[in-house]
Amino acid sequence: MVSILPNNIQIEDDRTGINIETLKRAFLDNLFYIQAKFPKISTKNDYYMALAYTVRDRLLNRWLNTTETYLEKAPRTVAYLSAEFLLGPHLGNNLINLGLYNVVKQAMEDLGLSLTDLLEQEEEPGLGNGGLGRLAACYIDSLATLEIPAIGYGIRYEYGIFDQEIKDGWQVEITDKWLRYGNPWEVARPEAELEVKFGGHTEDFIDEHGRYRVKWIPFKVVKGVPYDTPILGFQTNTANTLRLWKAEATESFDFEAFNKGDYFGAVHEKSESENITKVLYPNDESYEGKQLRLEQQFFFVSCSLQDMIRMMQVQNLTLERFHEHYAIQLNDTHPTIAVAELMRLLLDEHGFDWDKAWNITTKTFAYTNHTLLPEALERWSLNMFGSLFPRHLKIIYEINSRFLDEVRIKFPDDFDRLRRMSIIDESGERYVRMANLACVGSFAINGVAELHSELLKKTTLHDFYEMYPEKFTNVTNGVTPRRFMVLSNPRLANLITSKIGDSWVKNLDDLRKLENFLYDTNFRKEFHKVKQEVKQDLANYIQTSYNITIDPNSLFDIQAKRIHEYKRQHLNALHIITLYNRIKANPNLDVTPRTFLFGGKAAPGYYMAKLIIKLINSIADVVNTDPDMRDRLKVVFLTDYNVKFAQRVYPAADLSEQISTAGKEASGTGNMKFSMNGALTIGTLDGANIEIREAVGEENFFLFGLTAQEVSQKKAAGYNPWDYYNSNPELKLAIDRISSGFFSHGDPNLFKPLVDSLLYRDDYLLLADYQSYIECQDRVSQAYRDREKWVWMSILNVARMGKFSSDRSISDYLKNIWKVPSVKVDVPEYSQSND
Ligand code: GPW
Repeated sequence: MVSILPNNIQIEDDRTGINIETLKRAFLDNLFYIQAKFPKISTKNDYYMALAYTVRDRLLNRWLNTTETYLEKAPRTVAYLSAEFLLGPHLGNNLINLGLYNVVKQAMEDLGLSLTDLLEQEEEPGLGNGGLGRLAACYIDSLATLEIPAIGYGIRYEYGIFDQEIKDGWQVEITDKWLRYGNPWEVARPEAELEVKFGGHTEDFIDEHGRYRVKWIPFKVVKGVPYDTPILGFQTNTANTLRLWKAEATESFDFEAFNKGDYFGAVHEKSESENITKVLYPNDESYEGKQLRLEQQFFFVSCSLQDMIRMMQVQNLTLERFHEHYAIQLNDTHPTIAVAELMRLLLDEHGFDWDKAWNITTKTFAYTNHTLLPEALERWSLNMFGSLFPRHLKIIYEINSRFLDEVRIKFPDDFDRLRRMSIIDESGERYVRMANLACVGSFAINGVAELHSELLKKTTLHDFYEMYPEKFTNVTNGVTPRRFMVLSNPRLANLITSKIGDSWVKNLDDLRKLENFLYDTNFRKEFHKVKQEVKQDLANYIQTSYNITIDPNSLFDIQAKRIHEYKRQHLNALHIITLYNRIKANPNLDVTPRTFLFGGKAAPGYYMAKLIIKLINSIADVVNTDPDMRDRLKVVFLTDYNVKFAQRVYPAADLSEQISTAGKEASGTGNMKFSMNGALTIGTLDGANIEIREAVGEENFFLFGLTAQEVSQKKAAGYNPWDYYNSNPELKLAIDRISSGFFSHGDPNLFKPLVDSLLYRDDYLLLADYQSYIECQDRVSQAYRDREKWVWMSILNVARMGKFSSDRSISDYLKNIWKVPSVKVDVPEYSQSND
């Protein structure tokens, strides 16, 4: 292919050259011409921006060549629709993927700057809550690395996930103004804006061919402006696009037709429209029936589908083949209104008849379910849904009526089944059930770990499994080793590469070769040394940021994830209190020194989660100041845990806490990131923990607790937490310590809601699992004393994590669901990397 660079640009141009001298020149050039600064008055952020533009210049050629190549020869494209993409900082990742990390580091050093400092400067795009959003980010990384034509579609929230501060032990939320200093990684494409309709009513009419048609007369129209970000593959020429939509007001509609003469009213309308993409909803795993959220979902879905249709039209392709051209993955139900919107576009805007449109639609979508928690299942009040999307509601009625006919034929006279499977919930106030719509409208349905996929078939989606067994598959989640090993843990990555070469970065199964070095004392020593150095790094960071001294020789026991009762951070807290009580009872007790680290945000409206944060901080206050605990126990709550912080945390862990109630954590992905950085896991048989344990070997995993089956049996049999409280003195003492006010300056009321939730409900069976957890933790403490053995187990965890690369997950999706072939991108020699 011919280069799309104008041919008068020189190979060693400041815009593309990658030797040290050129990089330095380019950096200073950008500082001057883009930041409009000279070094003497430059801020750290100016330097960061200058470097970001320098790197961006060096990936544009790949990006544009990829786009051009796809236009010419991509037979089929994956469109990953997700309300969240939790990307993390771009700069370091792009340097790794371009192979420019070392040369740029050197160039910065030559200029008296530290690359580490500049990387620290980047404000991450926190456009997601947790696991689900981060998974989407790992998947677009792997799609690019595997050279798959793919596009990520989502929302360009002006404010991402809130920044967390801790005041007096309580979480305080601060708005995340991530765009404040500009975003060098995105390119606005105002010329590609689209219109999205809301509200109003529909009108039926007969068209010129005598066919019955429907027209949607909206109440308002909002513009969607795409902002594109390149997503580089690791050491490939492929750079895919993440296209995020920003809402803007239309001039014509709101301003002229409706607000003539009312200037302030018009400006108000404008800000109303722009509200749609203003802020990310910070609830993880619990939907909020808010109209604005539904508007966000429809807004980005409609923009994305129109965009795909437009792309096909540009290529002169007929929409009859839409499903051959696109495989659209629905990341949970958040984008599921796409089923109705694609139908509307095909029926109303492109003149298809119902059967043809339905055939295309149901061959296009595939649906991933990420949770079994009932409070996370999205359902929209029918009134709200109908007033925002009158046409879609009619389409959904028609889909439902035809679907229920099918159910009736397969299961005659089973009225209860019809009620359960209906897309419309008619049991009380009426709702649209988004999971039902997703199941009916998709050709594939998957859970995110083996257990989760099995439970889906047995419980939440059981009826749909009986109706369409062939649609169901499992794709176990995975994470990218580029960000979560190479970038975040260079010490470990370099050690591994020095032993087995670097093929593992793209082919994570190659980590197995590390097992050949298990008997190499020297390797084990080096491996241990790396872990200690990384722990020291985190200790230094904690010293600087919190003024708390932690000992790198203690066991780093880490639980970092969103705060949720089902994840049971408070079970971890009960263990800390138990150790505290034991030491108080016997100050000479020989304990294995531990540092307990917690990180995670609570949804702002989730009272119990916020109280758990307060409890952890209150325990920390007591433990960290008690002289009896000195050199034995430390507790730190890490404020504002995000992707950037996670990259410091995973490498430094000895022990990874994966202690959810069995059957509640769909998969987990942090569990994988810890383990591939050499942490051992203490965990329940939940989500992907089961597969991790299988992979690393049961002797290298600390298992405790009830199984999912035992949990449901226990609940069915009438679980009573008091039985455990009354019969277990250590448990009783731990709980009594909390309720007595010991951790709350004598106030017995502060934690009462938490204690009551445990004693009177204990929905997540902490009390039932307590003894098993404590005994398991005792085994952990014992095991950590034999450091040789621990290192051995730790190496085996790293060596056997190959399965959990997101490259494997994406290969599974490709093979079993998407069936999209890879497409090689050629990029002229001069922009290739050399390190
Ligand atoms: F409720 N997950 C998440 F299913 O992070 F939509 N946020 C969410 O809102 C949901 C799920 C939802 C997580 C799961 O809890 C976790 O187990 C899983 O590893 C992750 O999604 C990615 O699949």
